Parts: sequence; C-alpha cells; structure tokens
Amino acid sequence: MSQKVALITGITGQDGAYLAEFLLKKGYVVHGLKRRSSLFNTDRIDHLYQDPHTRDRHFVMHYGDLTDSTNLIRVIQEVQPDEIYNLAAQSHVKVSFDTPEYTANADGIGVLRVLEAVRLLGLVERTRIYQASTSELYGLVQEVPQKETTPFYPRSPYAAAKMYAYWITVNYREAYGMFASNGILFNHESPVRGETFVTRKITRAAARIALGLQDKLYLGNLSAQRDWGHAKDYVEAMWLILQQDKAEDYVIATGVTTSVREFVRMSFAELGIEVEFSGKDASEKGVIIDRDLEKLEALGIDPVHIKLGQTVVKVDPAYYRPTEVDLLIGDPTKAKTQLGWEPKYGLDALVSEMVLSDLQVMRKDAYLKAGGFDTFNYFE
Ligand code: NDP
Ligand code: GDR
Repeated sequence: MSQKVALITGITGQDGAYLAEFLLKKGYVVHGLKRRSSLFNTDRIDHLYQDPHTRDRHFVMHYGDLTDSTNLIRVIQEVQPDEIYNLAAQSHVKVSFDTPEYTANADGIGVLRVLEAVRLLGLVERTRIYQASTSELYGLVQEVPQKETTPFYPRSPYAAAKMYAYWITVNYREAYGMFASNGILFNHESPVRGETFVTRKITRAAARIALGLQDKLYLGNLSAQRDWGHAKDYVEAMWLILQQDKAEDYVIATGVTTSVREFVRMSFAELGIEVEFSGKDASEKGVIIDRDLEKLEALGIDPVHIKLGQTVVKVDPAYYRPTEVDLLIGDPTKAKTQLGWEPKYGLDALVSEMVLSDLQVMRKDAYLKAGGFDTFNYFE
C-alpha cells in the first residue's frame, strides 16, 4: 500500500507540531503550510525538519496563508493529500476582539477556501478534511456538560468565525458528499502551548517567580472554568475522526472542569509553593502561605525567592473580555464509544509536565541573569 499523504495547515502551532509528529510515526508523508514571518516561526517543529536536498522526504513545508485562495489551490494541487487537517487560525479569543475582520477572514472564510480548493481540483473522492472546531462555539451556557447536540451561542469574533467554519464544513459534506468532519475540541494544552494562553502564562510565571525572575503574575477572570486536556491526546482524536467509515462531528473533552484560580494553585503547588486567594473580583489576590522546603530542594530552587506573605497573583481587568465564556465542560461519550478514544492525561499530569518544562526553560534565563545579561519578560 502506498504511503498516505497529509497536509496540515497551522503546522507551526501547538497542535500542528504534535499532529505532525504523530502522523510521521504512523508512516505518513507530512506536508505543512507555514506563514512567512520576519523571524523564524518553526521552533515547535524544528526537530522534524528534513533538509530539502534529502531524497524521499517525509516532511515538507510550503509557504502559504489561509487568506490566499490561489496559494491554497496550488499547494493542494501539488500535494494531492489523502487527508487535510485544517488547524490554521488566529486562535486567541481575546485578540479576536482587536482583530475581528482578520479573524473572520482566516478562521471563517479560510475554511471555505480549503473546501473549495478540494472541490475545484476534483479531489472530493480522494481527500478527507478535518476542521478544527472549538468548545468556544457553546459560549454562553445553554446546557452542561456540552455535547454534539448542545446549541451554539458564540461569545467572541473568534467563536462567530468558527461557527461559520463549522457549518460550511457540514454544508460541503451534505452538498457535495465530501468527507469533511468537525472535531469540537475543548481546551487542550502542553509545554508548547502559546505563552499568552492562560495555562502557559501561569506555568511560565510560576517557574519565573520560583527562580526570582519575576515578582507577580497579573491575570483576568480567575473564576472562568475550562475543561483542560493534553494536546497529545487530542491530536490522536483528530486522526481517528478521519479514519471512520462516515464523516461526522465529535466533541473531544475530558469531562472535568477546573477554574483558572485552581490551575494557579496547582501550578505553584507543583513547585512546593502554597498559594491562597482572598478578596473579590478585581481586588482578589493570591498570596504565598506556605512552602515545602524538601520539594524546593529536590527541584533545585533556592527558597530565598519564596517569601511567606508575598502577593504573587493580582487581577488586572485589562485581561477581562468584553463577553466571557464562564463554564466549559464537555461530554466525550460519542468519541469514546464511536472512535474508541480515551485521554491518557489527567489534569495533574498535564500541570506537572507544563510546570517542570517551564522550570527548565526559565533556568536558562536565570543563568543569563546571573551572568549579568538582561532578560526581558513580555508577560508580567
Ligand atoms: P496555535 O495558535 O498554536 O496555532 C495556530 C496556527 O495557525 C499557527 O501555525 C499559525 O501560524 C497558523 N496561522 C494563523 N493564522 C494563519 C493564516 N492566516 N494562514 C495560515 N496559517 C495561520 O493554535 P493551536 O495549535 O492551539 O490550535 C489549532 C487549531 O485548533 C486552531 O484552529 C484553534 O482555533 C483550534 N482549537 C484549539 C484549541 C486549543 O485548546 N488549543 C481548542 C479548540 C480548537 P504562526 O505560527 O505563524 O502564528
Ligand atoms: P480560551 O483560552 O479563551 O478558552 O481559548 P485562554 O487560555 O486564552 O483563556 C481561558 C480562560 O482564562 C481566562 N483568563 C485569561 N486568559 C488569558 N489568555 N490571559 C489571562 O491573563 C487570563 N486571565 C483569565 C479567560 O478569560 C478565559 O476564560 C482557547 C484557545 O485555544 C481557542 O483557540 C480554543 O478554541 C479554545 O481554547 C477552546
């Protein structure tokens, strides 16, 4: 049997990197679409890179953008993919309020461009399409836990664009018989999660505070609740969705929800630092109330930076969203029964992996600082 060929848009992102690795292990030839950038933007996939002069390459990158139809048509024609994973998007909910038109173009119409390219190139029979849909579609709570039949109520330009993307995918499936499926994925994180999403912002800051590189972490809505899983588990679900006999849409989630506040507590606790919250709304703060000296020592952290009574978390309303999604908790029953999908990571393991990875990363900054070099943190 010939090797399967996959095209991943958004390959330089968190999910793109995990999925590329997953598909390469399965023996696929993986093509990826990356945007031109004035700086290198391939950190997450550099370990997969193959020199263009290598014969029989399994990993090939193409310049492209979801806002450019002719580019997408050319790349898809060249690659002739068996499977397209459309992961590219302006994926930050808060930023979508600042760039609503661009977000609609890339996240909404971008999907239409991919679907049309496949149709116009006569690849409907050959190419299966996965669309990266999102739990943000559920927005304002209508029902919990949220499942495939729960009504949508988008609460941001991002979610509204993804709602168009969801339905145009369903429409092309019904109108043209395409194998096109939505994975409605709840939040999923990892050590390579973008640094401005809340989990990574927290694990990064906890590591920096422990190493004396930063005093405080400013956050927005501490009461928001999310169903957080691990990206590694979720890319497996994407693949399973495209291996079915029939194209359908699936919720992918853990079924457990946790507040941002609790995620903060868990992250500091992983480092042997106990944080307690007091106050309300914008005056709420998190203070160090205890430290586990044995744990700190085992992790090589100097307790001098961890002062009892020190405020390490404050609220900055600048991080509030004009309209918020308060509670997400998914019901993955359909994925479990039909796909045989089961997440391997619980929240404890996810937090632990992220915090310990950031501790490693931040140690580099600590060495630089100790050597007299300035380090700059954009996220304080
Ligand atoms: P990231 O933000 O980490 O990655 C997004 C990717 O899309 C990056 O490779 C980015 O390129 C690329 N991209 C952005 N705009 C364009 C464009 N106009 N043309 C081409 N490429 C573009 O997101 P994740 O990996 O976390 O998420 C993957 C997908 O899944 C997204 O569509 C997201 O909306 C969706 N999703 C994510 C969830 C999550 O919890 N992670 C949950 C549900 C859905 P660059 O690196 O150059 O910025
Ligand atoms: P989300 O993820 O909006 O759910 O979208 P994010 O981590 O940005 O926010 C989660 C919740 O935390 C609250 N919050 C903060 N968020 C950020 N980014 N920064 C803060 O300082 C902060 N303080 C509190 C937010 O208000 C929110 O309630 C992610 C993205 O990956 C989407 O692309 C994806 O579709 C959804 O998950 C499922």
